[in-house]
Amino acid sequence: MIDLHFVRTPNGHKASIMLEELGVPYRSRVYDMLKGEHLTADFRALNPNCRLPVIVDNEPAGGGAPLPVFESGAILIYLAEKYGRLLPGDARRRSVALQWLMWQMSGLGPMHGQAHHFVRYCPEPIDYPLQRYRNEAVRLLHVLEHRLSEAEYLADEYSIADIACWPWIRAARAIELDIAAFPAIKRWYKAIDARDAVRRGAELKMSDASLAGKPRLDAEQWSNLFGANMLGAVRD
Ligand SMILES: N[C@@H](CCC(=O)N[C@@H](CS)C(=O)NCC(=O)O)C(=O)O
Repeated sequence: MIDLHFVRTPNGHKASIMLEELGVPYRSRVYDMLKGEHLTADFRALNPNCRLPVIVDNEPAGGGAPLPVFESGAILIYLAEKYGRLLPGDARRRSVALQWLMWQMSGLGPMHGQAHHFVRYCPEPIDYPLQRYRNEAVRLLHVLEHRLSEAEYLADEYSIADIACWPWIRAARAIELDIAAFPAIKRWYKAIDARDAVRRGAELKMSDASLAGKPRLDAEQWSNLFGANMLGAVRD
């Protein structure tokens, strides 16, 4: 049994979609980040970075004590290697999949994440970061569009690279980006959206409300996500 420490965000959905694709048993604990449920010593023992998602494999590959895995990209690679699926074995094809996974982890995720912050969470609109991160978010969509114009999936077949990118594309409307302007992304998005594993499970559903408008955080919630409480959880 695998424990999934989960949050209903694009990074959380990478792990839950992967587990659904593999069809392995798992139980999930959903965290409320606004309440700071991820800022505890117990959770820090699983992830020194105090962020979600995390999995704990109670029967890890190679045996031994339960293995916590943090960083969504590392979770995808771990599960793909353990179950021998969704990451090609052939060196060339594997490299292509890992290149796009790293592109997501270092580019699409962080840059769209910053765009989400400045579009949705920043109390006052500030032109410079808004323009900087939205330009970068759009630039990355063009990169994706080119790749998906020449290939059905990011690697030579459906893989963890697609699983990593898809939830971020689903969330793009929250930063006022419309994938209708990107026909190859739209074709790829719909193909993945139609997969049973991707659709399965209420936990996969990110409500429209969670992507709409600007969340209003009270002082405690802001501190848990962006301020003193967040810092204290890794400093002390
Ligand atoms: N690079 C990390 C990012 C994880 C991350 O930032 N997770 C967010 C939720 S999507 C989080 O835990 N936020 C809590 C916080 O900001 O305090 C990964 O891919 O796992």
